[in-house]
Amino acid sequence: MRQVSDVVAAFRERFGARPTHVSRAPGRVNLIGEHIDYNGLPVFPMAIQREVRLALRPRDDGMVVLHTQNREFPNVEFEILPGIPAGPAGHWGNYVKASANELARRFAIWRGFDGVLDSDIPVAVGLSSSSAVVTAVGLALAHINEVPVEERAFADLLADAEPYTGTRGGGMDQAISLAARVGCAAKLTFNPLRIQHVPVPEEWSFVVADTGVRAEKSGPAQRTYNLRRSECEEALSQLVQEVVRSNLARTTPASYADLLRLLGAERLLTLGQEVLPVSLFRRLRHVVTEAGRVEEAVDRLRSADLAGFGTLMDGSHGSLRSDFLVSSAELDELAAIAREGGATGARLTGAGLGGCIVALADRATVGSVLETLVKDYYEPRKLTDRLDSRVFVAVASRGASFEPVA
Ligand code: NG1
Repeated sequence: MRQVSDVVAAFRERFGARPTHVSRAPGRVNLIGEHIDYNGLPVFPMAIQREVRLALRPRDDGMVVLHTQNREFPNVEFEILPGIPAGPAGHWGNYVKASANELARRFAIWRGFDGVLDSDIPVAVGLSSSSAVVTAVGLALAHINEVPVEERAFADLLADAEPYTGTRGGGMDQAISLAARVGCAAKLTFNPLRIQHVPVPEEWSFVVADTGVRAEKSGPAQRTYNLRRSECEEALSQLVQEVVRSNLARTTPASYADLLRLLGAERLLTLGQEVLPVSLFRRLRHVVTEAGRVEEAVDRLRSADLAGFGTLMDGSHGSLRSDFLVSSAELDELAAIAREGGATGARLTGAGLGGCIVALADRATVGSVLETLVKDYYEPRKLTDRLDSRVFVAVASRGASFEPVA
């Protein structure tokens, strides 16, 4: 894995001077709670050991000049203004501009930077490589412009920044990248954001395995993602209308959380079955049951109930496959292979439609899970190059930081 010293050396080579700071932000694996952050319901991710690192030196002319260590991502140069013109749809530079744009909209920032960006987070596979860029750049610009970075308010700012890229995402990725603690997963509750750190038992191993099929959220997967979000909004609006029409509440509910508080999961599903078209009822059933699984999973982690947590992961995968329609043949196969190798549970993680699974095993079994994945998935497909980026045990890692270069 690459080190901070590598990006510092790359900066010296490109700009002929030392960088003053390094801003870093980790990727994440979502343990459970998929496609519900944008419905305002709790999720349970953890930051991983793979991260974005940005070595930089401030500039006083408002320009951002950013070089990258990855040929796939061309250099980016722009001026900070409140209303930065976005690049072509799908251009990675929009993730850099997103946080600059949001900060400039809210504060009179004027300092840009010369920077070199490096990342070892696999791209477009549901490990939040894009939000790590938004977070690392946002943190750097905030610090050099003396903008306050209170954790929760800043996570909200970054979540508001990212839709600039065209994806109407939720608030999970920026919050965990910013606030994660070593050795812990975090239950994130939204509106307002609350972060509860929960230690992961030492004997537990979360295996991340990539199907090798990209789900470009700056490309085709964006359409399905945004469609699911609007389906959930449509279901919510029809349910609220029905609650009002039938006089079920004294005040009009405004969110899924309100509806769940008012009716409970079972009555909400019964109502949904009565009033929603089948496709929207299925989206609702995923949202409601997944929210229940998150609550239970937090308890299972706290009580070190490995088998119980695994069962919830399997339930989540089934629901994402059959009700939310965001799995794929490769994701289903990879999850099945992980279970055959001895995982107590496995599920697609992130937005789906390609990308990664996460599987749970104890320390004694994790070797067999890894071996089985390699033997039955990666070798037959000849996906054995860069194997340590395709399949690895996630290490619960610390959140983002902005540090001077010694
Ligand atoms: P990934 O899988 O990293 O694209 C996306 C959203 C999350 C969340 C998950 C699905 C963004 C930046 N991230 O993550 O907010 O909705 O999908 O649970 O859009």
